[in-house]
Amino acid sequence: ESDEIDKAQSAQEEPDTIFDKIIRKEIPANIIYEDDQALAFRDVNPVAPTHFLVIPKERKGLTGLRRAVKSHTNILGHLLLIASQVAIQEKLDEGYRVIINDGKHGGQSVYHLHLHVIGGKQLSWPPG
Ligand code: DGP
Repeated sequence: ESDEIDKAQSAQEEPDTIFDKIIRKEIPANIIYEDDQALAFRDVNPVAPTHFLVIPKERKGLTGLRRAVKSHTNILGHLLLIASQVAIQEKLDEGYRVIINDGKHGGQSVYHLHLHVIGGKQLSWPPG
C-alpha cells in the first residue's frame, strides 16, 4: 500500500509504460476484455476481491486525466462504458467503484490513463 505511494512519488511520464508492453502482449496479463480501442485486465496488486484496470490501447497523450482535451471525449466515454460492461461480466451486481488516480497526490504510478474498477466486498469511504 505505502509501496504504491512510494512508486507514485517517483513516477514520471515516459514514452512507453508497462501497459504498452501488456497491450503488445510482450508481458503477460490476465486480460478479461479487449476490443479495438480498449483493454481490461486484472490488477497485479489487487486491493479488493475483484480489481481490474481499463485502459485505452492508444494513449494519445493521455498520460493521465489531467491531459484530457476535447479530442479524447470519445475514448473517455468508451472506457467508462467498458468499465460498466466488464463489471457486469465480472458479476459485480452488488456494486463497485471506479477510480482514476491522477498525479502525485492521486497516487498515480503508471502514466498511461487507466480506470480502476474494484468490488466484490463492501468498500469503505472516504479513501485516505
Ligand atoms: P495507479 O497507482 O493508479 O497508477 O495504478 C497502477 C496500477 O497498475 C497498480 O494498481 C498496479 C498495476 N500494475 C502495475 N504494473 C502492472 C503489471 O505489470 N501488470 C498488471 N496486471 N498490473 C500492473
